Amino acid sequence: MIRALQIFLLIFLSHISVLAQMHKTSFNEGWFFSYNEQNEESFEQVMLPHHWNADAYNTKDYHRGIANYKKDFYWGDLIKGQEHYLHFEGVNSKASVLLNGHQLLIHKGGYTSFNVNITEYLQEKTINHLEIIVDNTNKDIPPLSGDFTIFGGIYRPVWLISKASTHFYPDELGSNGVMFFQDEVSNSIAKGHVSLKVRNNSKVNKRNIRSTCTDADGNLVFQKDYKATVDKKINNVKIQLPPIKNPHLWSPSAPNLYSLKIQILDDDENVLDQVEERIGWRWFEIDENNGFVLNGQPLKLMGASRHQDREGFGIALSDQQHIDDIVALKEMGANFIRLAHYPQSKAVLNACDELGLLVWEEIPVVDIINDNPMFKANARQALLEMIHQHHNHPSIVMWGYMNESIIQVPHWIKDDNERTLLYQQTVEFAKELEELCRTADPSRFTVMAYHGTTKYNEIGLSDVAQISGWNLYDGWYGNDLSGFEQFISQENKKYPERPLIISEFGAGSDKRIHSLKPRKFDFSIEYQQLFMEHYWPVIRDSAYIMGGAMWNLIDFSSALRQESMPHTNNKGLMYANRELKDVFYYQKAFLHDDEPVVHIAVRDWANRYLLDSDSIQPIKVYTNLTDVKLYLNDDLISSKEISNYHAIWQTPLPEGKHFLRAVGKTTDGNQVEDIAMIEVRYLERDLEQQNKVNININAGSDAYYHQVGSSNVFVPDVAYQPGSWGYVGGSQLEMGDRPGTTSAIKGTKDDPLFQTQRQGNFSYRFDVQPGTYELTLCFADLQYFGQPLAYDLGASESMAIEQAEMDIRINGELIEKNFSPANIVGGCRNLTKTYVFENTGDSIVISFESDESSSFINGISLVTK
Ligand code: GCB
Repeated sequence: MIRALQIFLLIFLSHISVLAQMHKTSFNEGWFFSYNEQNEESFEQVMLPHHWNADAYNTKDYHRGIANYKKDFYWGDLIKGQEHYLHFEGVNSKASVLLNGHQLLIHKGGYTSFNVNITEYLQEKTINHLEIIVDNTNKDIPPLSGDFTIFGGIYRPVWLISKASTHFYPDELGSNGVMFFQDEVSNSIAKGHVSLKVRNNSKVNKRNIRSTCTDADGNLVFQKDYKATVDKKINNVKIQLPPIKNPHLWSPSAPNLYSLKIQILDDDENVLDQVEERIGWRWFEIDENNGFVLNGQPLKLMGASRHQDREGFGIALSDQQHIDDIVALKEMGANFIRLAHYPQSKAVLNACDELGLLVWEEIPVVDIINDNPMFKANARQALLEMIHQHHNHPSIVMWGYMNESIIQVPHWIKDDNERTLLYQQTVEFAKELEELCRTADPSRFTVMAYHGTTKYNEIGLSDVAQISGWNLYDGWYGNDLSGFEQFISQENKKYPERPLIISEFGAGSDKRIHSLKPRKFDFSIEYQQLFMEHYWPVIRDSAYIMGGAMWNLIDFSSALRQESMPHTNNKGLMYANRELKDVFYYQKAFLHDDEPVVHIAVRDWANRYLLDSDSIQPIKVYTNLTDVKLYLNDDLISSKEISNYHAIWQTPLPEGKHFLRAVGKTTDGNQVEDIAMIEVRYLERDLEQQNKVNININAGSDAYYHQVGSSNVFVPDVAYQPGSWGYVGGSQLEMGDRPGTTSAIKGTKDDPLFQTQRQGNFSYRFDVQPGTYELTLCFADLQYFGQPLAYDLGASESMAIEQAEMDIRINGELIEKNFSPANIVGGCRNLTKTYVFENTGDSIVISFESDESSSFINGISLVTK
């Protein structure tokens, strides 16, 4: 197999060596990967892009360490003067590149590209051995911490670039040697220049450099030849481009791009090298009201942040997968994206240029800053690399370099003096990065993201960047929803001169959880909708807010996170597999005024197994039309006026499958509709008529929990009524102002079922007929150790450390004495017990009692045998 591969490469690469001009080819095949370099047997063949952290989806202790990639390839003739480079688009986090045993480069930073010149150590007419040692431990490489998985690997493509003796120099900052600058842009004129790095290995001192610009239709806009002096090894060449009259400006609504081709020609007009960039002409500024202005027009920035991973693929995505996300965001109506928390693939930026999304891009200095000079040097390097590599993208309007950089200080440093010192160092470092950024690219704004505390103002950090980004989670981690407008309006009152952007806002949601009484931190689909419906209008209606990027476009991998879906941050508008959540359509309706949107928001909860007392169901429609009619199985329910891009019909839904149709009209009379199916079954509360029961209760919760992998639905915990069933006494566990814990539950996939509980001294009564029953009790002692996450500002720090003990009786008969789940299996771990018993009377009472009223139950099922 390896031999066959070598023969293939032999033919292929021999061909390259006779080419006179630039040749670029992918270098992703035939790699071998292992964690153990010493053990030849352990190497497995992989194709790039590749990552090694599939484990991060199942454990917080995912593999962070060193791994080896190697590749053998044949090289034919080496032609004097030619140079050969490898271009790595992204290796997380540190890469050491060795060719034939010689170390060529160590690159630190997992999110920017780098170039390696391999010419010197290439051996002709033989097999060459390439080795990349990759390390994702990040001791001194940003990020030192963060709510996302640090997947290790060569996770973006690698290219082999062979160049003729005079060429654009793929430089030490990972760029292609061609930087484009706008000098002046207006509706009537566009002037710019290119700054080139030309490497010259030949004896020729002058080279013709041709700049050719074509518009989107391929029409020639200008062509200019320039005789450049290239008498040094590396030459800096600046070429003023011919002005363009009445340019087609670039904007999100009209993303007009021009193609700029820069070529180096020899005396016979042969092309020695060429780079083709798509450029866009636009100008932007911040007006006196702190609003964003693009090409002279005010534009509220509205969009989302995006992480780069995808379930099943980690961060090793294809270009198309990256592009698909940007297409979805554009279809949602966004004009803005925050590439949080790191520079992303070139494919992402190309898509933003092409589709029209304004970009905030940033380096991964997240959560923790320390005073380690190596860390700071790596951050500076990342900033310069990002700017040099992505400078030519017209979509980028802001560079960011710090996110919530003091969020972990209180957890970490308790001593006042040390804390003050760290704050000072952080401000100093921010000033340094600010200056670096403004010097490297004065044409974009600088921005920093803070979390919801005025500490940033007090220590002077929020004075540093040009735009203040606020990550606000009122109504999620803390406060209630209105805390958002209170905080941000206060901020504006105090610092009216500061441009403000809402750089994050979001709430988690889990498709398995549904609530008719949605509340903060219940992870219900319904609460996330309420959250978004609150934030967006505030952002739109507050003139002093420049815009907002909701958190996050996708559910993303965060190995350390716990909550309802451990290892996943589920604040996405799309699930990790990119299925759209219904809430996506709220944004779509809200953000589109050019396209009618009607969406019946029942897709996330299309199969409902409900308590019969919940037979009147809310059916929500998201739309940007003014009124909508809703039909149930072709019968008109009613027409409703739309407020805040939605209307809710409280509709009786009989058991069975239903066909819903929502119909609206655009102002010019076009009919727009959406259709959806919903299937409903009911769990009867009245037990008198029932010979068989199958009741599953989500104890201590108001939410429905749909178990994945079975048809079980655990219904909300309801109080007993005669002739029926339910709890008697006790209370729902509240932790701070949250229902239950956010700690992951070990030993189960049903975390949400176990994360809430009924507690105290209580019983459950079921007025069932005599017979044999199976009772299943689900326990997890939630108060016996749960650890709050650093981001979770609302988490209650004080967790009880007493293990709960209880006596459990079925119809008065003691079945468990001093029963302590934590004692048996530990805290926050599933313990499920099933009891089969005979009921001779006309009811079953299961009681839970303890001296300290510390009995509890998390889930309860009763089934007739
Ligand atoms: C934040 C962080 C982001 C987290 C997010 C969250 O403020 O900037 O990295 O993922 O909150 O979901 O908690």
